Amino acid sequence: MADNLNATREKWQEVNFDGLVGATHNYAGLSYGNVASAKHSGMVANPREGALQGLQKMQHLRSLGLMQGVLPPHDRPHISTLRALGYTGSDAEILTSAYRSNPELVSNVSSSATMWTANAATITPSPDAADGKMHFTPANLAAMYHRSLEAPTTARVLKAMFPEGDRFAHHDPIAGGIHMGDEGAANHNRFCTDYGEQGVSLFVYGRGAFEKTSHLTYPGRQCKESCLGIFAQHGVAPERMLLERQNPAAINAGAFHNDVVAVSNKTVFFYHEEAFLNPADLEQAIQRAMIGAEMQFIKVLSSDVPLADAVSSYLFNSQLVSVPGRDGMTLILPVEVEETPTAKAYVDSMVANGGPIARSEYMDVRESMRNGGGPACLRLRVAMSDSDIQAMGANCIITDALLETLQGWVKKHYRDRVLPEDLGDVALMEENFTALDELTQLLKLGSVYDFQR
Ligand code: SUG
Repeated sequence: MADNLNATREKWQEVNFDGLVGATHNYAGLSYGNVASAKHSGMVANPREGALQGLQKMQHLRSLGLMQGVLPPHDRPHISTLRALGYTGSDAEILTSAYRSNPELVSNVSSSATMWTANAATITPSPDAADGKMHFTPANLAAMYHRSLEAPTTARVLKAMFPEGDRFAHHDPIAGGIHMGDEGAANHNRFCTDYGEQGVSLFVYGRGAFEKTSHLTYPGRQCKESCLGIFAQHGVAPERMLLERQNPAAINAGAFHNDVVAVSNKTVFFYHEEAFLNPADLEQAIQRAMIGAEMQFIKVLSSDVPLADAVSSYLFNSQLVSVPGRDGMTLILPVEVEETPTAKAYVDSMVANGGPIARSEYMDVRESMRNGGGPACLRLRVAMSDSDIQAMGANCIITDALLETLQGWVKKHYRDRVLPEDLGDVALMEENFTALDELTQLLKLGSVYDFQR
């Protein structure tokens, strides 16, 4: 408790850790229920452009005075998965024979979906945890095969960056496979008056583990029991946790994660009226749990922005940030919002009307957007004190020098054109493994990839 009191006197901030787009980034249409992924399946992808767009977004947030971190892509194609499925020989032989016999499998093990780090893990910062540590649970991502491969490497990366010990505690992903699906921070909001104060956690789930889901056209990826498991692992106080069901209509419209229809920062909750079945009750529950701190809710009506426009533009998959020295919050939106008349008109009038969100800024992350990943999907938020930052391992905080190095690294190693049919190309795999080996040295991560172990 004394430690907690000291901790609250420190400077706290929210650090965004963005996932780097990987060299095998492609459009394979792997995510059922993600309308952008289905729509762009088979298109030519440009991994180099995608990675540079992502770095540009990181640099933009840094230029606003926010601390920015980076998480590496994973090793793809994931040869150890193919090996476990019976393919034998050298990496090149394994890839060649797997591609010949089962190209769909290769496309799954080649996805660069680890760029969407909002799905990497759920994190509880120390003010919200009973033992005063920061807690990490990698998401099991059980709902989609290509994403279910991510957790072991994510766990190794997070442990390299946040060493287990007095300050950081790491948990295993929730067990139980698809029944106990967990998609990480994308379904988790933390409300607080300031990042170092005790907050209120809201977890949004799509279904119960054993429920009949005939009301869902698309998978409800997050399950209620997993949310409860994570709260228990992290020692979140019962009066500071809220669980809410996502409106099935939102899932059926393509909101496969709650961050497609809602985003929060501190005491501001910006959401679509169809995100939840009973928004009025939810607002009251959040307000009650916040004990005295006044929440500001911005509920966007369907008559202003139809749910379909919210989903296609990714209006809510924005980053809502407190920029040092600026009054009011800033919303970092994808350029697709600018191109969607209802969403653009809403943002313009919201900003002009003098509410808590005072600025809007647009970023081009189109390579990621075509697979259903907006600005908010690309980042994992971590509320950190100065001492937390000092205790970090690895070299994953962006500086001018690291940014330049990473841009150079992308330009040196990445292709500007990848099609699903390129995924059996041994040269692409070798280029990627060479690049990733170099990256682990640049980011001082150690041997986190299977091909290095
Ligand atoms: O899990 N797309 C990802 C997008 C994740 C977005 N994350 C958040 N909303 N936080 C997914 O559906 C598509 C891959 C492909 O089709 O090639 C994909 O995995």
